[in-house]
Amino acid sequence: MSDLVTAYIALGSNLGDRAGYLAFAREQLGEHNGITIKAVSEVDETPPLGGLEQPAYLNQMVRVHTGLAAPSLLAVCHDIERVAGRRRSSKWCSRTLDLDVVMYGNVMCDLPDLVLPHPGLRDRPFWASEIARMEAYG
Ligand code: PH2
Ligand code: MG
Ligand code: MG
Repeated sequence: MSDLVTAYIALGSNLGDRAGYLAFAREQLGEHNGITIKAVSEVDETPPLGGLEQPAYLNQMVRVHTGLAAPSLLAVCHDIERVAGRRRSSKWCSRTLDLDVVMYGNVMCDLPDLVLPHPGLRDRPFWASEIARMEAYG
């Protein structure tokens, strides 16, 4: 019997020790009792989306199994961002660490804080490509 859901979490950083922040996120997700990391994509360097002049991002996709409900998984992600010193000054400002829940099983929802699948899938081709490359490895 398994109540576990497969979810995809996108990591992003374009401020400070970008690779270190992604590593911190993987470490924190992996240490959480309710989360098991099943696969990680390669790290991609991507130009900033959103029309703001800001440094390039490091992006990476992580596939997890989780017993947490989607809002709880999102709350864990926000906690990790806070510990990594994330400041939310304005929309799409540079950030030390961003963790976005991209997919949570087959769930589709449109809540004020959580839209699934993440609407960013439409304009972040690197997310789909990271997922595809990760799935190719099994
Ligand atoms: N995230 C944003 C805004 N712009 N650009 C890239 N390349 N990668 C991101 O993860 C990203 C972005 C807001 O979350
Ligand atoms: Mg984001
Ligand atoms: Mg985010």
